[in-house]
Amino acid sequence: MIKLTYFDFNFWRIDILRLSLSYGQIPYELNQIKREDWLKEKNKFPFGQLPVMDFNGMLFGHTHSLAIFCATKSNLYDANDENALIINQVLDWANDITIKIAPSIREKNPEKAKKKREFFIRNDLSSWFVFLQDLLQRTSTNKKFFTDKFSLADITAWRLIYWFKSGKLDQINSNFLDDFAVLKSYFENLSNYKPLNELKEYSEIIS
Ligand SMILES: N[C@@H](CCC(=O)N[C@@H](CS)C(=O)NCC(=O)O)C(=O)O
Repeated sequence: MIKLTYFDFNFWRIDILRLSLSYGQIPYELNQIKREDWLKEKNKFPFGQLPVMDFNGMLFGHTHSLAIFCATKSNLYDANDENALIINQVLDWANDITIKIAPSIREKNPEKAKKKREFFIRNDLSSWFVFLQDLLQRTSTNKKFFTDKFSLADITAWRLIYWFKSGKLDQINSNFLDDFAVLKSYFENLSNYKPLNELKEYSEIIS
């Protein structure tokens, strides 16, 4: 049995694991930790961070390792080396853009948070979405899926684009994707892709 642990909110790091397992109809449990309980729980987990997966009684950490494990079980990873590299790059992109925006999310002082968000928008938002769009254009023939076949790369890209478009990130306009025509149509296709949008986890994420 697979048991995933994360905080009690939706975030891409846990959502890509859940979407992958659910797509493959692999049963899993989700254990949620309240933010206020975290400091007393933190030391129980490898690397002191979440998400964590309990598989056969052993604990495993780090989003990318877990995502590749879950995707492999659900036939959403790829035995072809080049396709695996494409999928890994989308995971690394997701991690890196998260690291770029994180200071403006973590900052408690509203004035400083605003400045940090402005810095992110000025320096990183467009360039990182250009990187993702360029990757899609280089790797995908059909422009529907990164490897021309629905995979963990698409689950990850969809989830990250959804986050940045959500309007929940201050100062990031939900129309920002209009500047990225290929990525915009890719995102819309994925949002209409039934094997993804009929998953209960998908409904929970967009609700
Ligand atoms: N390298 C880790 C990073 C995970 C991470 O940053 N987790 C955050 C939540 S999104 C966390 O656990 N924060 C609490 C802490 O670091 O104490 C991974 O790839 O999963």
